[in-house]
Amino acid sequence: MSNPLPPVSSAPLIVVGAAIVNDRGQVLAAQRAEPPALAGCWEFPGGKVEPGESDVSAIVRECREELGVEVELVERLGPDLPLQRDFGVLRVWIARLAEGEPTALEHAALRWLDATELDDVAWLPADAPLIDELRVRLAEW
Ligand code: 9L3
Ligand code: MG
Repeated sequence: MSNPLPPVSSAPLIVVGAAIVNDRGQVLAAQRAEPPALAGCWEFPGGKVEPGESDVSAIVRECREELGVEVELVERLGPDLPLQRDFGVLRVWIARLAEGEPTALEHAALRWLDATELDDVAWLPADAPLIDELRVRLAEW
């Protein structure tokens, strides 16, 4: 008999994001190009932690792949937040640029936002709960 359900992974899905802050206290927002349901919304760039990978390594890898930059992580931003579409969690770290200038290799657009501009873009529902804490952190940066 064939099982109609796909194999269930025991590892919880963790999606990581990078709130990259520059020396002027601005954070990098990235506009999604896909999937259609999320396209046009803004996020902290990142993606899924792969099996056997740490969250920190995943952020460094995703920033290379999506932005062409090297980052170094500073500290966590907020708690793990629920990801409704993927039944996982979003885990965001504050990061600094170590090398390179971000390029939209996979995103539709990139913007540097200061503390007063954080509400100027439509954040993904998963990322939006982090914005109030980020505003405080940028104001103190
Ligand atoms: N997601 C939400 N907020 C974020 C990121 C990086 C990702 N800051 C969601 C969007 C997708 C899923 O997580 O549904 C996987 O992300 P990706 O691998 O498509 O970037
Ligand atoms: Mg991604």
